[in-house]
Amino acid sequence: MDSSFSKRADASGLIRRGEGPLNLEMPFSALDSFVTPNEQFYVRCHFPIPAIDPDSWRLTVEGAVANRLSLGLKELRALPDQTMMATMECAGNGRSFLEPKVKGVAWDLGAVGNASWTGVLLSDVLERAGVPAGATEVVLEGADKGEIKEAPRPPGEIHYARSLPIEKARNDVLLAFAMNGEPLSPSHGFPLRAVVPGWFGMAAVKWLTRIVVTERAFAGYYQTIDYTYWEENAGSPTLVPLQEMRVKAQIAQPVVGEVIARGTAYRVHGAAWAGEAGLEKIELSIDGGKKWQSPRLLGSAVRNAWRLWEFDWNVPALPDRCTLIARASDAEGRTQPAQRATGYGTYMVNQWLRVEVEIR
Ligand SMILES: Nc1nc2c(c(=O)[nH]1)N[C@H]1C(S)=C(S)[C@@H](COP(=O)(O)O)O[C@H]1N2
Ligand SMILES: [Mo]
Repeated sequence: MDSSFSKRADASGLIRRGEGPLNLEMPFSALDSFVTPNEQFYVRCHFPIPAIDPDSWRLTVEGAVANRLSLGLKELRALPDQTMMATMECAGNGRSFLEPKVKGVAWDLGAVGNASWTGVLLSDVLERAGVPAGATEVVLEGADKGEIKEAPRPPGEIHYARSLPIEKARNDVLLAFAMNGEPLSPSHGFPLRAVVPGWFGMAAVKWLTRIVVTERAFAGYYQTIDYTYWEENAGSPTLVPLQEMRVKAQIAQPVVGEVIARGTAYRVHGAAWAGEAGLEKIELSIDGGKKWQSPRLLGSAVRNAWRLWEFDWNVPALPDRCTLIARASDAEGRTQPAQRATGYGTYMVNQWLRVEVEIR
């Protein structure tokens, strides 16, 4: 195996999961701040990063609109701006824990981050374009493109594109030009990307160049082939596009296989987040899921952002093995399941993740 795919972080602090296209993961055990520093924020690309000249870059808004728009960066920035926190998780985060092993980027826990995003509301742009009553979806397309190599594959090159239901597009979607107060970097979508609060990362289209308002469901590759799952629908599974993040808690420390000194005090800590419903509860078990305790929540609740938590563990006095599990519940009463839901394919890994440690 190529040594660059090791679990060790490189000088930038990120773990390389692929070179062409670039995929980088944060070592989740290094979690130590509510806001993920830009250099530590995971990177997920399907195609080479497009080189974009900010002076000639335009965003077009077309399709079922009253006024077709072509906006440069200056015009976009003239709209009222807004800054919001949002946690973004790749739908494939945690894939490396699936048994049997599956295809796809083998993310551990670090394809997730929390940032403050500044930009303009997609709803303000749509307002200017004039959206007819019959519009149902908004397609977001990036400047990046390439060929899909696995069947079923579309002919020729395609752009990365995803659609949003018109209600979500009009609600809280941001077209961001800054991340944690800095201009977006090329790997995170310079000069403009979508931020879709509560949804998995695949919706947050980077290097945005085209917005198409449509009156029927978009059937692009990343909408109907990739980034889909089977949903139970009156007894008959139907393939639907991934949307909202599933409620999830992750343990940053200890890590799987860690050796912990017996009779000591150990700080167990991590983060938890949810989809649009918001996070309600975080629980921790140190006995493999029999008893659950409440960790201390850090900071205050911030809409659409993860919550850091910690727990002071009095490590048993005798040598032993312990299995730690963190689980969370959202405000609609959904709790992380012990077992994986069927139909999720290689996505939405939110079943209990067991962290077995050795006490010595
Ligand atoms: N244009 C474009 N947008 C994209 C992607 C992409 O490959 N091309 N990847 C998506 C996926 S799957 C994720 S998880 C997020 C990752 O954003 P980040 O690289 O800034 O972390 O971007 C999304 N937006
Ligand atoms: Mo992703």
